[in-house]
Amino acid sequence: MNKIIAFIGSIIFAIASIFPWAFNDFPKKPSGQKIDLTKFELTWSDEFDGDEFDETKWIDPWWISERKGGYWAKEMVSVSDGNLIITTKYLKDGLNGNPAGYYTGIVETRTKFEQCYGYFECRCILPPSTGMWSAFWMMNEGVFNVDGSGDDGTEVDIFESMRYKDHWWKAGDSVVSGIHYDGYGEDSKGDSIGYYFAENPYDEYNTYGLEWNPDEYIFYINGVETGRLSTGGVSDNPQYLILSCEVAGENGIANADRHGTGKISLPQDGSEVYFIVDYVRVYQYKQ
Ligand SMILES: [Ca+2]
Ligand SMILES: [Ca+2]
Repeated sequence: MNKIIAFIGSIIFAIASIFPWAFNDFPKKPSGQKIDLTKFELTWSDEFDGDEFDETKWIDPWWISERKGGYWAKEMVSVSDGNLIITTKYLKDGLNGNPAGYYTGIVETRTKFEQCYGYFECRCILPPSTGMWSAFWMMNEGVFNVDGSGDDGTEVDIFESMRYKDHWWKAGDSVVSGIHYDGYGEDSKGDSIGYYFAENPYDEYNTYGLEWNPDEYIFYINGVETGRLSTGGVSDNPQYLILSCEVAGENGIANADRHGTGKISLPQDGSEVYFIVDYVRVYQYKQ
């Protein structure tokens, strides 16, 4: 029996070796090195203490309203009980002159804080609905510059939660990490480390981290390395941080068939789901 299992295992391993792209969607358990925080010093953080959204640290880019299959609105962002909370909800009367639809939110450190290299971590609970996703990511304006490299700026998705209730092999408990550069048109390029498991991420706090140095991006979940990327060259420019929720779809209309998130499961009866962020901490390498 053991020989049969070993034989089947070796066949699967052989197939995975020949077609690694076919297995990139299979979630894996973080198993790399542990983050060594003694290499770093804290340079910026928000613990979200108190009840006020700290406008010295973040902006809510209210001028962006329609976003994919929903709308971003600053009314959906709040701070309470030591957390930043981004609420997602269907508003039948719309908001801010926009029509009925799913409303959610985004905050960024753009114009307030940006950094090149270091370690970036957030501790959070993810919003439990299919058809949408939360993310902790970083950007700069160079991301849009098409020059064949990511040196000038790279969208780094420290995590995106695309798989709620994808219960095959508990895949729904995994998040994806990746990079995009050279804009979002036909020259757009990117890469991904694939999906990695967190611990009950829709019910419990997990930490999601990125170590960024001149050679590579190293991703972490709960302080354990998941994977590394350096495709296209590593950004050597300061970048700002973003926390956001998005609804799959286009033109403000939630669409079941896009982005692989499944059909949105959040009812249109006033039900709410929350992206709950305990903290964001940024460190720089010690000199
Ligand atoms: Ca570029
Ligand atoms: Ca907190």
